Amino acid sequence: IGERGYLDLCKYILENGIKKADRTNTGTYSVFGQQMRFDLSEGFPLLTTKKVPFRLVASELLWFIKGDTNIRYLLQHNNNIWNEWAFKKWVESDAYDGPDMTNFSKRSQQDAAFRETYQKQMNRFKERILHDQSFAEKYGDLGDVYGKQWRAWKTSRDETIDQLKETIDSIRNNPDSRRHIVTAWNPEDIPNMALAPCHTLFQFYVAEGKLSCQLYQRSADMFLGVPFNIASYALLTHLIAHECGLQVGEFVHSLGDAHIYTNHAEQVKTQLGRDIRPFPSLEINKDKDSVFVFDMSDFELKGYHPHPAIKAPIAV
Ligand code: UFP
Repeated sequence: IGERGYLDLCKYILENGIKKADRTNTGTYSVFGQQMRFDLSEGFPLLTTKKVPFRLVASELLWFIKGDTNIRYLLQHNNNIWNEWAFKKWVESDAYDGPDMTNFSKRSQQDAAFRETYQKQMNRFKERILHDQSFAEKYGDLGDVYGKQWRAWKTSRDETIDQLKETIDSIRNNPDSRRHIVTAWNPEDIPNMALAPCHTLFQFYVAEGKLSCQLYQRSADMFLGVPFNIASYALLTHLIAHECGLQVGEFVHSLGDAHIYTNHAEQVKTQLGRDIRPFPSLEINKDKDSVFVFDMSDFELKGYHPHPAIKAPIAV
């Protein structure tokens, strides 16, 4: 339970995980089928044993909620977490005529000279996304990722379903329903996504005036992805509870393939050696009452005093 549950699961995976190859050719320690629980009424679950950048969590969530799938909005908020995926599409396109960027992620970790060339290309790419609208439309878009599925799921009759809005309406109007579900797993669209959805499906539950949320995450990078995912769904639960006049209940995090990349093992051990501090609390602008109108200035975290951040390479 809480941050202890997260750390115990990391420890369990390091000690018992099966050494398993993966799509990114990095190698992982992996287990299948685990669950963590966070009582949101006891604090906002932003890990304290390493600093997790709330600003990035929040701007990515607002981007999903807007139904946006283009990294331009993220770059405008100085959020670089999706850059590699858009960049990959750009350097693999026919229009790209710069230096060879094959396997840029791995090579830039191993080769300092290449890293410099890569960073130059990446910075140029970001500038163009920010300042060239038609370039951004073509190469900034990640395809049918979360925002599209949450807000504009396309049906076979050429209609769209706003799953997020419908779910909020059903929480309001029929709180006891067992069908408050949003799914990002759209089998038809997966070939058109930069990355198949990791956080696959979530369900809300209302009882005793409290809103709880359970996420099924099919693939979980315990060190880099999961701390982010916990905070993101905790924030979403807070926002929807705020709109619906409910208190926050629990966030239940169910994991499919829960893994630690072999090149994150040292970082995880460092984190396991740190003591847990109290979770911060989240304050939301009371003057706004819809999930769809929030911006970054509407959230405030109080009392976040984490241990320092720990750097690690991301597998693309
Ligand atoms: N991953 C997460 N959380 C996310 C996200 C990605 O843990 O929100 F977008 C990790 C899981 C996995 C990789 O290590 O990214 C996705 O690879 P695959 O599609 O092969 O599972």
